[in-house]
Amino acid sequence: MFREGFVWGAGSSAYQIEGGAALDGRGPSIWDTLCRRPGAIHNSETGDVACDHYTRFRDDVDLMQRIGLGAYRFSVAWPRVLPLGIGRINEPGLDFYDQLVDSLLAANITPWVTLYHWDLPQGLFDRGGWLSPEIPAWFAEYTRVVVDRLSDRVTNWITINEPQIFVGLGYREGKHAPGLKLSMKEQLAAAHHVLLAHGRAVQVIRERARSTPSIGWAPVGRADYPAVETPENIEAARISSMSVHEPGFWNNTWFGDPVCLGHYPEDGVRLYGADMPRIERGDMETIFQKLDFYGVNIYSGVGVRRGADGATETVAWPAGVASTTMRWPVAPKSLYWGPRFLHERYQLPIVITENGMANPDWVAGDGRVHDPQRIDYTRAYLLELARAHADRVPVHGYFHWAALDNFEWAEGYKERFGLIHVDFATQKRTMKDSAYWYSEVIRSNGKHLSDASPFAQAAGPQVRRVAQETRQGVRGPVPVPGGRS
Ligand code: IFM
Repeated sequence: MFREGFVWGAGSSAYQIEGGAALDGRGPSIWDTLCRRPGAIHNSETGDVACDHYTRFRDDVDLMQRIGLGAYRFSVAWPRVLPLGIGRINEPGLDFYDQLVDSLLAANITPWVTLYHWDLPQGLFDRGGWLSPEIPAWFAEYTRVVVDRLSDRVTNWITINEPQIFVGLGYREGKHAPGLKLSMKEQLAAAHHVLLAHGRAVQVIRERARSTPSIGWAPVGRADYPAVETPENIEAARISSMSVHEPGFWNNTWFGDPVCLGHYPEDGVRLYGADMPRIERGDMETIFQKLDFYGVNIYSGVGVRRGADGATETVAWPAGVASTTMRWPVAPKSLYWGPRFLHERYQLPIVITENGMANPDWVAGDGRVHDPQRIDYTRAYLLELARAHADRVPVHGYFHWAALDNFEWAEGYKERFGLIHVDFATQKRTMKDSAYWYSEVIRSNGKHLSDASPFAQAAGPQVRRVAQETRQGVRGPVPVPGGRS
């Protein structure tokens, strides 16, 4: 169903899980600052403690091993490593990532390191942040520090997570850090610097890595798919998925074309006109670095069709459409057409660096967390990903978002994305039914997806079998809530 060696993983990011905000010399980030702005975050919550992963990472790695993850994607907190963003290195911060990497490797879990998942050091924001033309050099310095320390053991690198979101929500809509609403010209300048920072980071990794690196990035994927799969609708979806529709960043190509093709997309250049960023000589060459994979985060999508006048039309969602607690419609076809269109355009192997859903999970009276929606969602999406693979789209890996429930940015702790439930008052972890189900998917390299009744299985014999296998294979029993082992 999936290629041999397919990477089965789960992900996280530093600010969303680490906590330890004031520990061991970590500097403040723009998210620490935004979390203190009244009204910015649901319930005034912060990432100060989050999942306390900074002190509990060994237990968390144990849980990941029990699920059977082959890979774990995490991000390095720039201000933990360089408290001011540049200059003085904070050794205890680097030690933390050293130990995390060692624990993962000891558990047979391959680390995938993201360099930037939104926690810009406040010190650099004060010097201009993403608006400063100096930031590609700052990011290169930070990349050098991390690569010098971890690249003897880490080979999988992701430069930047979801530029569309942190520029769009952070510099355009003001909902994410740093909470700004800037002009289009300034937003585009920030986006250009992000692209340059990506390119500089790739260069640094290639120059300095001590083991042959595999490098990608993790933009968000806009996946418009044919509502009904006719040739006309497929073409309409392809065009729509690869267009810059309107001012803003909800598209694939504004960032994807410079990174993978070496130029901005023409429709965007026309749209932005005088707001286009200043492009210095050599910029596009810096941005356009060879990548080893195209990572992409896909959660939803929209069905489209070719209208009577030949233009692409969005097909309205039916009343009461299935959706997650984020109100994102459940759209499994996005995991077929998104990877397919992105591969057609950029000719790179695809890694799904994020996919998952927010669900109202709680620990039930039987001590377990029953999340059949997450199982159903993930199964449907993965079956579409398997279809892409069968149709020769080179899909090399899948990272479920997220390993643990965590701090969901402006939504605080109210949205739960994890395979592992976290009680934020006690820090108790509980594996959700989906975690047990996912371990079967991993163990069978996807064959388990064809099981038509995954819920009964997740609750019954399968749990017992996973528990038994884990007991024989690795480190002690899987904690089966309710003692059903
Ligand atoms: O939690 C986020 C993550 O940090 C970036 N991608 C989307 C996830 C869910 O909103």
